[in-house]
Amino acid sequence: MNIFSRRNADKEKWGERLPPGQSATDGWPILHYGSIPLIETKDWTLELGGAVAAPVKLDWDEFMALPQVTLENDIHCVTSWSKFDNVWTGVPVREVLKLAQIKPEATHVMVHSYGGYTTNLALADLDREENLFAHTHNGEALTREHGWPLRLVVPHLYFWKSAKWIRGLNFMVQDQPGFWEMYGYHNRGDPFKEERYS
Ligand SMILES: Nc1nc2c(c(=O)[nH]1)N[C@H]1C(S)=C(S)[C@@H](COP(=O)(O)O)O[C@H]1N2
Ligand SMILES: [Mo]
Repeated sequence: MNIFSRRNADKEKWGERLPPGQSATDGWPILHYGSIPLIETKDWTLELGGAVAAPVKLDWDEFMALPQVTLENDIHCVTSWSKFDNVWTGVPVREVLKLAQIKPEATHVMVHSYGGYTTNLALADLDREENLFAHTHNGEALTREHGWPLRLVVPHLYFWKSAKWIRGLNFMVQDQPGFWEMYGYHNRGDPFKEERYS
């Protein structure tokens, strides 16, 4: 099957759930820039800083004591693969945002990962019910390749916004491009609008 007939078959199977220009994958590609940071849960922390009344720092046990959910969604990589029916377990982003007294003038967030990766989000794109910090995928602990111990999952945007090996959020009073956004990827990245590049 060439890519066009493959895409038509996918379109028939997934309908409106398949964004334009995407194909479904059964596997789970591993995609990141640079090498995999080796971070043990005993050394891991999540830091919330920037435009907050007081910075917050959680260790792994404190983080895992937060309310957890399991939910299902589809993910879409800008390189054109989509993966359907992912079941994630983790802590809703909103549970974490509640812990930070975010200043009213904060409009954007820089997401920081161990290893130095960054990606920017409008606060409104981060503060959504379905977003979560996930440690488990389809019932199994994330592998290091996929972001263990913790990754962000923002399913309504291209998957480069879902930072692996997350280490913190920096709240900002104005927007600033993250790693791929600086190299010409779209600032927002809505797969259904095909916001791939800027
Ligand atoms: N820390 C970090 N997170 C990252 C990336 C990265 O390079 N570094 N790449 C992003 C991109 S482009 C994609 S498509 C997904 C891939 O996640 P996966 O390897 O689990 O499929 O991770 C995203 N999160
Ligand atoms: Mo990607």
